[in-house]
Amino acid sequence: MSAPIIPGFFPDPTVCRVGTDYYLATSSFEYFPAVPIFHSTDLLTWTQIGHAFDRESQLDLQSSGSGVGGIYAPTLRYHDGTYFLITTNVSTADQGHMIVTSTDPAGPWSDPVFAPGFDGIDPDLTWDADGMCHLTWSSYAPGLEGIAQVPFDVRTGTALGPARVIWKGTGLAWPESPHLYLVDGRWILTIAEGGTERGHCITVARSRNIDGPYESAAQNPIFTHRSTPSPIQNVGHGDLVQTPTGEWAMVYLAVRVAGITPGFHVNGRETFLAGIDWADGWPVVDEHRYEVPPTETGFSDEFAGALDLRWISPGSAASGWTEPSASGGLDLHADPTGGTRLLAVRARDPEWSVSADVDAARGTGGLVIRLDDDHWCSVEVGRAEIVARLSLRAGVIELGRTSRVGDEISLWLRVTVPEAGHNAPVGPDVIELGAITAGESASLGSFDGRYLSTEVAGGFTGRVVGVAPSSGTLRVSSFSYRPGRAGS
Ligand code: 6LW
Repeated sequence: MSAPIIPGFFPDPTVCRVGTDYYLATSSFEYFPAVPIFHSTDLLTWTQIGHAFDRESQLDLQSSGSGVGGIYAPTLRYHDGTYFLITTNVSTADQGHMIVTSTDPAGPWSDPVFAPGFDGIDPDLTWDADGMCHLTWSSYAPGLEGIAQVPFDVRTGTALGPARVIWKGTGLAWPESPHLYLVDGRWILTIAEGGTERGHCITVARSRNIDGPYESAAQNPIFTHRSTPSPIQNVGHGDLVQTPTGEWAMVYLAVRVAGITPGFHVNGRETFLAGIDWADGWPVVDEHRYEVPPTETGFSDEFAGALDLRWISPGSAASGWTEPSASGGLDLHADPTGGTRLLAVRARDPEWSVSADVDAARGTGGLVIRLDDDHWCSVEVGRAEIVARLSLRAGVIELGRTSRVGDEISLWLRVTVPEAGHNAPVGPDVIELGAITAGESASLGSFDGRYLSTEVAGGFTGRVVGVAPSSGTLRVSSFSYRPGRAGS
């Protein structure tokens, strides 16, 4: 459990198994394409195979606030030959939860069916022995606060009976993330409580009937890292799955915390794996069951052919403003109205470096690490100079500049973890920005990475790194992400 099975900003995992294949989806907030879908045959090594929402006609992220808006926790299930994915776009929550279906988890997924009238987040779908679908969710509806449930027509998104609260959790903040499983004749209801920060935990209740009454486990919470010295904190939001040989496992979210108290996490909430045993009909978490192999996170992209699934953009589909260039590379067209356009990948390691070769003959722009709209840093090729900046909510700070020589420039960023010292107020990492101009690599500044951490910025997302055009057309001919400490 020391390493995530899916490192980087991949929170709120949900998993299902069909035969010997596992499929997993996560939330994605303001980023498009949305809700990445992964495949595995061993629960340890995951390959992204698509997105549940990859057409702008399926999903409106234009109005989603950064860091807290857009797509919240999904549930992925297989029933009767069809994959169902239900989630909530909190930025258009009045429209209701969104259900998309497919016969192939790689896609294409259907247009959404909206399920309005069930105010809240974290919808779950389950089917009883009679084939009746039940929607269970974390309800905010006045008079229906808690984990609510309703018999549900999943094809139309409408209630087939009255909704009722089935559990309120153990009394901690934010009972959410409900999932239901029928195990040995009992409905097992797992939820997350305590908020998605250091107090996060997983609790469980059970009932012989799907609609309750639910009995809370005396041993709750069944999983938390709160108040422990573990560098992996905020554990919660789990989803259980049974293996083909009958064992059980759980995917869940956690963060890797670094730096001086109170600790900072920078790559968002990541997906981890634990084993599940059963004792007296209750799930017991065995967090050390699996030896997780390191994930291959390094890559280099020259943008030949279709964009790889790893590329995401806040608020809009990059296909609307990027195009492959006939002479190689990708052209990124800046928003003529000055809006943000960023083609990015998730940062996935504690230490990493990125370099991008850009051609600024017809425009300006550069490399960006983004946590949200207000918290980012960049090294940008302007008309005459290359400038490194750090943006905080209070304003933009210039870190350094150098003159621009020519159109074809290599930009770089590196993230390193500082030595911890007893009295040193170290942050989680140090971010350095630079450029290679006229054959010389120049550092244009560095800063304490806590300013691009969730503990400083707030919100639910993690760092992404990519290329942003700021005027005209910026061409990027190659982009590479390397895990580990960069040589200087
Ligand atoms: C998600 C909720 C949660 O919907 O955070 O950690 C919310 N858990 O269950 C946003 O991801």
